[in-house]
Amino acid sequence: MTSPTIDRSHDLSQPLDRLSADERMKDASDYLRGTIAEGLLDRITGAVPSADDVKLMKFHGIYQQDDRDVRDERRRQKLEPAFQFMIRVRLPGGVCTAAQWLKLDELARAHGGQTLRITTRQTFQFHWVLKDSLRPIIQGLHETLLDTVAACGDDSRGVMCTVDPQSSRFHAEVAAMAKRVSDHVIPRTRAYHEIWYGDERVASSEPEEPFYGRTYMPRKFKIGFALPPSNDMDVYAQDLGFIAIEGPNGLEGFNVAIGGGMGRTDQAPHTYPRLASVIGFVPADKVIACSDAVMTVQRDHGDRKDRQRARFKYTIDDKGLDWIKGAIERVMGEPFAEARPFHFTSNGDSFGWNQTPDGRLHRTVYVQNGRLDLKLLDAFRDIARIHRGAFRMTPNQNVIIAGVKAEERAAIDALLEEHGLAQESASPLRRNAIACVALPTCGLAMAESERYLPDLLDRIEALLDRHGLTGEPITVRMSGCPNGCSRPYIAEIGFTGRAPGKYNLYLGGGFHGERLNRMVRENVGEAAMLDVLDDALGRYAREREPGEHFGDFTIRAGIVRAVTEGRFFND
Ligand code: SRM
Ligand code: SF4
Repeated sequence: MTSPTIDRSHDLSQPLDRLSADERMKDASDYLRGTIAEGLLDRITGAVPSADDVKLMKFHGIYQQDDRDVRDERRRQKLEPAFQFMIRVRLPGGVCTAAQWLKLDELARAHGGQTLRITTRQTFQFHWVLKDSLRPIIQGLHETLLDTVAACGDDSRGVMCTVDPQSSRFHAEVAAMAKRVSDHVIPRTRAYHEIWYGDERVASSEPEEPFYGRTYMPRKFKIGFALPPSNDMDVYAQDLGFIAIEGPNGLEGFNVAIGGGMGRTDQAPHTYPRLASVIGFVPADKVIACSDAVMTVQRDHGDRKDRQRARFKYTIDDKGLDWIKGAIERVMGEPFAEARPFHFTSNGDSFGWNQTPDGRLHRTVYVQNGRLDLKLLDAFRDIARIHRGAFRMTPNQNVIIAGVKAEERAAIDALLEEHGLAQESASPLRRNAIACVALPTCGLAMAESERYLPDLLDRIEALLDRHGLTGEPITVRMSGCPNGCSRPYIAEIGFTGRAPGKYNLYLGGGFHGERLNRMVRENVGEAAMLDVLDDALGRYAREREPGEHFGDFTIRAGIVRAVTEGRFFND
């Protein structure tokens, strides 16, 4: 970021020794270098030996993990955990070219366990990467102008954007804006180039991080752009969301929503999911200034003592929304205009072929929980070899083969047919259901998610069939722990893992992500969850009003209370 141009090295409002250990670690890291380069050379362990480097590598888009399926067995055998790494690509708006797809595919086959994962923020993750393969992957990505900078860490993460295949010019304008913001908020440190590409360190009198300073943000910061009527990227779950407003002459500007976030911790009521609040409107040429101002306010006022309370949503609730809005306006140098009317209709994907007014065709392909296994890798590799347009990753973890010319469609159809993807057999329930990664790679998982949701959906589909609700679109999201990486707290049916086979069950979220749900059962197994759903779906089938969504019904029928106050536990 280029403005405001202050080096905050010595500008923290409190002495470092009063702040959390992570703040001191960032400060001492020499702008994210730490001793990562040395740790990569250590041959004794498959891990990176320094715990601080493990944290710093997140800012480079890399997480150290171990295979949890074999953790106990290796412990019994007195072996170190089966260390491996997850690498997350920075992919603004989820768009990649066919050449980039082919490179991702090649690297996943060579170094990433022959699988790729499409994430809920529209990018790719490699899993199962060994320490020696980190540089080959990152250098391989660099060949096609991809990188992993700030895909994780206390900085602005991957910028999301609606992948709406209904629109063309308007979408292109907003997607370009998402890319501009992503380029603008990227950290400036040369550490990434030195460690991963082998560049020499160059002395400079310029501040190394003009915006972030030595201690970066208090916590992760997430930005996204939505194009009504689609809220596919869940704008209310972003720290900073921009809702595009179209006028007669195209893009006029954006409503600005701040303070969304999902993460909570069980038994810690001071942590909670929060929907972003719409605070006003900015014209399109003020988006960068607005992002700078919002991030400045969080950078300077976010809680740097307690990481559990360091997200922007808590800064807003602690200081008050009006105070925060005023502070943003002061940094921006002008007030927000009044928010413009807008209307969302869903947060799911539209499947099959769609045509945009520019005559281009777009085909959404269902990818169960975003997992590209070898079969899907083969299919998309063949498609990428002939496809002239782009691929777009959806926030629901599906793939759009985008920008196909009419005369190219037959060849794509033939490949979809050859790979068994021509008929979309997944039900509406399944197509937009989201599960996070969870076991066996996620170190924070308490229960299965990606590996379990497909089976649970079989059983929920059986309930739908029994109640005459086959094909009913209902949003279902599962996370393996309360951190909420699948954005479960805004689903009509949400599950978050508590222990192996045990989940909290939530009902009542808004169909297009506009309302938080509520917990209706805590720490229960499958039978209890299905009991609740059987009852609620049965009543929905009998008592719903025309056009009424399941989430709305559960509230009207009193199955859950709408969230109007902070707490969202149902008793
Ligand atoms: Fe997430 C931590 C995976 C989207 C909230 N998330 C993690 C880690 C890195 C676990 C860790 O810290 O060790 C997970 C890695 C698992 C693995 O093996 O890959 C992980 N998060 C994911 C992904 C891959 C889930 C998926 O299946 O797609 C998503 C990657 C997105 C991306 O491309 O950047 C992912 N995570 C989200 C989202 C959804 C979103 O941003 O729209 C959320 C909720 C929104 C939010 O941030 O509030 C989310 N992840 C968290 C949290 C809770 C943060 C909080 O404020 O409390 C953590 C834990 C943490 O940060 O301490 C976390
Ligand atoms: Fe891991 Fe929890 Fe995120 Fe799932 S929700 S990926 S279990 S941190």
